[in-house]
Amino acid sequence: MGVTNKSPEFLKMNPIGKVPVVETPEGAIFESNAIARYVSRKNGENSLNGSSLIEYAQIEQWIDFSSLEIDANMLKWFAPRMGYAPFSAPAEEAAISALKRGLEALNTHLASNSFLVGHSVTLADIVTICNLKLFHHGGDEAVSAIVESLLIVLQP
Ligand SMILES: N[C@@H](CCC(=O)N[C@@H](CS)C(=O)NCC(=O)O)C(=O)O
Repeated sequence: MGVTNKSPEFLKMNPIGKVPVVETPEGAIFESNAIARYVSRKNGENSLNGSSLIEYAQIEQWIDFSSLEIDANMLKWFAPRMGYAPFSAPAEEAAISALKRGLEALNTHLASNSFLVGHSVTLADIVTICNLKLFHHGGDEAVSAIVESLLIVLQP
């Protein structure tokens, strides 16, 4: 990171040099959600993408929701606390408030639905659980300690 992901070869696969990138025989793919969509369809259509146009749209809806309302606000909160971005108290307050709004909506939906869409696991559940995984950070004790201290703020 910071070396090979900035090489001309890597920038040909992702012009902003970020991971993840997947190399396929037909070409490279960047952006984690695009990669997830590709992998889920690689062996043909299946229930991960729903079984009707409305289910497909609702899966896309929850993927966008999870990325823009959950993941983006988690990162706006988490990145400055980790020293990856400048800290601003009002910006942190706004991120926490937006994150709570998103999590409350998710909680309400899942209180009466076992899955985000339909009656089995779809790509929406997989993307959402990957985004929420930050809350269960394993491995690095320093990161876990910061996540634990931040989680206290989310308690009702
Ligand atoms: N929207 C991108 C975000 C990718 C991203 O932020 N990757 C980070 C690691 S988690 C990265 O490559 N950072 C290196 C950099 O910013 O140069 C996705 O979902 O794939």
